[in-house]
Amino acid sequence: MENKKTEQLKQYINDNQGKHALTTNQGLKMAQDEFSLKAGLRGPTLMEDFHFREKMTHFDHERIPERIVHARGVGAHGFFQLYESLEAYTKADFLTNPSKTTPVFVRFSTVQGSRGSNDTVRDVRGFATKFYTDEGNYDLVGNNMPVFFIQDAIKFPDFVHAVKPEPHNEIPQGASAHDTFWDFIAQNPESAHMVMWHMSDRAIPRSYRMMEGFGVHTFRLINDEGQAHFVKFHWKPVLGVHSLVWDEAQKIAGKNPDFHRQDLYEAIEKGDYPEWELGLQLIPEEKEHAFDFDILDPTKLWPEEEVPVKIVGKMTLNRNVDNFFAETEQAAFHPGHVVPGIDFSNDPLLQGRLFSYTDTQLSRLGGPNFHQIPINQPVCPFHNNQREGMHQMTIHRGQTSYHRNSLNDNQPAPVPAEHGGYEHYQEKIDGQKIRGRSDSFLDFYSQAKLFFNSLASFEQQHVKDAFSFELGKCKSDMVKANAVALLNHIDRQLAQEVADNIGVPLPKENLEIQSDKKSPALSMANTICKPDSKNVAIVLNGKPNVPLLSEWVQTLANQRLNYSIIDKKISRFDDSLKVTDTYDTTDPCLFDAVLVISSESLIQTPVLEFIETTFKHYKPLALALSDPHALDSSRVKLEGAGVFNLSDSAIESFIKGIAQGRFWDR
Ligand code: HDE
Repeated sequence: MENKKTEQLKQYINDNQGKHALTTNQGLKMAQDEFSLKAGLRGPTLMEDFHFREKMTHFDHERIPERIVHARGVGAHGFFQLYESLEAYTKADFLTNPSKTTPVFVRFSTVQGSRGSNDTVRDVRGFATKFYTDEGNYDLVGNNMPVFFIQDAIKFPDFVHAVKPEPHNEIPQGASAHDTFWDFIAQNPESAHMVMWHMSDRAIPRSYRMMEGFGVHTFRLINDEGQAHFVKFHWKPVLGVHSLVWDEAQKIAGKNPDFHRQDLYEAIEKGDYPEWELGLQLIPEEKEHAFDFDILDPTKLWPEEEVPVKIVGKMTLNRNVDNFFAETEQAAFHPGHVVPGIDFSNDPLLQGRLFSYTDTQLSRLGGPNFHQIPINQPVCPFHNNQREGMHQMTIHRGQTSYHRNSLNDNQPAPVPAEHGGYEHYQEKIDGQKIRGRSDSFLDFYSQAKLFFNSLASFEQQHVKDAFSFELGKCKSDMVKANAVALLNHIDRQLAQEVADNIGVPLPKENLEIQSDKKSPALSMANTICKPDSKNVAIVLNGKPNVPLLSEWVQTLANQRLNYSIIDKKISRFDDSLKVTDTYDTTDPCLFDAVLVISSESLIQTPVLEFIETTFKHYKPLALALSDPHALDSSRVKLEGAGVFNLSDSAIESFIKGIAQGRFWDR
C-alpha cells in the first residue's frame, strides 16, 4: 500500500495513540487540563491562563468556509495503473508508462447541500481525482453525468444561486425541488439535456462505488510529435452503474444521512476496494467539425456508439483517510492542474473553471500557500520564486527569489518542452473579440431526446415521476408551466404526463424534436450486475434453525456478500453468529436484499415492514417461512418476481437475484 504519497504524508502524522504527555502547542507539559486558572476556587478566571486561552482560541477557529458547491463529500486514497502506453496520443508520463503506479486521491461529493446535508439527495455527484504523477499533480475534476446545465462559465453564479437554498428562507437543503431552480432551467433552455440526466436515476446513485465519472469537457491530448487529439475522460465502475429508487433515497436520508460516505469507508476497511476503469474517447483534430454537435459544447456528449470508449487503465481506492479535515476537507482540486501531454479545449465552461478553482481556495483555505497542505503537495520536487504569504510552511533558503538572476546561476530555471517543461498547445486562433454564443451551440433538444429515447421503460417512468415530484413541489404556476413548455420541446408524451400530474396546461403546439436515435450505452439497464459486497439483511421472526442459519450465512459470505442478522434484541447464538441489529436500529431501506426466517405463524409488524418495503423497492426478497400462509394477507406473494421461497428453492437462486439487483417487472 506504500507509495510516494503515503510516504510523504507520513511525515505529517501526529498520533495520540500510546503514552504521550499532554502539552500546549508550544510543547509545554501541563499538569492540569480540566480547570481554568481562577482567583480563588469560586473566583473569576485569570487573563494569564495561557492554557485556557490557547485551547479556546484554537477551538474558536476550527471551522473554515465550506465549498460554495460540492460542500458535502468524502475522500479516499488509491492508485492508478495504466494497461498500455498511450504514447500515440499523449506524452503524459503517467499515461505512457504502464510499469508505473500513480498514487491518487479521490473526493466524491453532492453539489447543492451544505457540509452536513444528506448523502442520498437527488443531485449531481462530483468525482474529483488527483493523480500525484512524477510530473506534478494532474486533477480530473469531473461529475457522474457527462454534460452540464450551462454552456458558459459566466452563468455559473446564476445557476448556483438558483439551485442553492432560496436566499430569503434558506430552504430547501439538499434538493432542487423548488421554484428558483426550475425557473432557471425553464429560462435557460440549454439546460434541457442535463436536467433529463438530473431527473433520471443517475442522480440517486446506490453507491459512489457504482457510478460513472466523466470529465465532461473536451480536453486535448498531445503526443511527443506535437499531434493533438480531442479527448473526453470516463470512469467506468467495475461493479456497474446502479441507483436507488426515489422513495428509498428519501427514507435513507432520514435513516442514515451518511449512507454513501459509510458505504465507501466500510468497503475500503473490509478490503472490497472500489475500482474504476479509465476510458478515453478520442477525436483527431481534423475531425473537429465532423459531428452533428459542437465538441466544445459542454451540454453535449459524444455517443459511445459513434466515438468508442477506449479502456486504458484502472483506478483502485484502497485506503481511507487518517483525518477527514486534514485530507478530505483541505483537498484542493483544479481542472487547470495539468501535466505535459494534456491541454484544454476552448469549451467556454472549462475556460471559466480555470479561473474559479484557485480563486475559491484563497478564501476557503486562507491564502496562497494551500499547495503546501500535505494532501495537496505534489510528490515530485517543486521550486520557483513564489514566496511568503499566509501560512508559509517552507523555509526557502538562498539570496534570490526572482528570475532572471545571475547570483544563483539563474536557478530555478525553466525546462525546455523536449525535457519535460510544460508548453501550451499552439492552437491557431482567429476571431473577433465578442461577447456571444456560437450558433453551433444552439441545438438544445436533440441530445435531451437522445437520452430519453435510450432509457428502458422503467427508467423513463422514473424520469416522469421525478419531473412530477420536483415540479409538484414548486409553488409558482408560471414556473411549472414554463418547465412543461421546455419538456414540450423534448417529448410531447413526457410533457403531457407531467403537465397532468402537476395541474398545468400542456402548450397547444407540439414542438417535440423529431428523432428516434438511441445510444444504448446511456441506459443503466445495460450495466454490469454482480453480487459482490452488497448488503443482505437476515431478519428473524422467532427462533431460527441455527445450523441452517449458519450454513446460509456462510454461503452469503463465500459470495463476498455482507450480512447483518436482525432480531427484536441484540443477542448471540455462538461466537461467530450474532444478532447485530434490532428492528429499531436499522431499516429495510439500508439493505440491497432481505432474507426473512420465520418460525412462527404470526409475522411481527416490523418484520412485515422489512418484507413490504423490500418488495416495494423492487429488491430481492428471500422467505423461509415455517407457515406458508403467514403472508396471505400481505400484498407480497411468495411467487412474485424476485421473491425467493427458500422452502422450495436453494439460497443460490436468491444470490443470483441479489446480483440482478432490482425486479422492475414486479
Ligand atoms: Fe466545479 N467548482 N465549477 N464543476 N466542481 C467547485 O471549487 C465551477 C463544474 C466540480 O471535491 C468549486 O474547490 C465553475 C463542472 C467538482 O473539492 C468552484 C463551473 C464540473 C467539485 C467550482 C463549474 C465541476 C467542484 C467549489 C462552471 C464537472 C468539487 C469548491 C464554469 C466537470 C471538488 C472548489 C472537490 C468544485 C467552480 C462547473 C466539478 C467554486 C465556475 C462542469 C467535482 O471553484
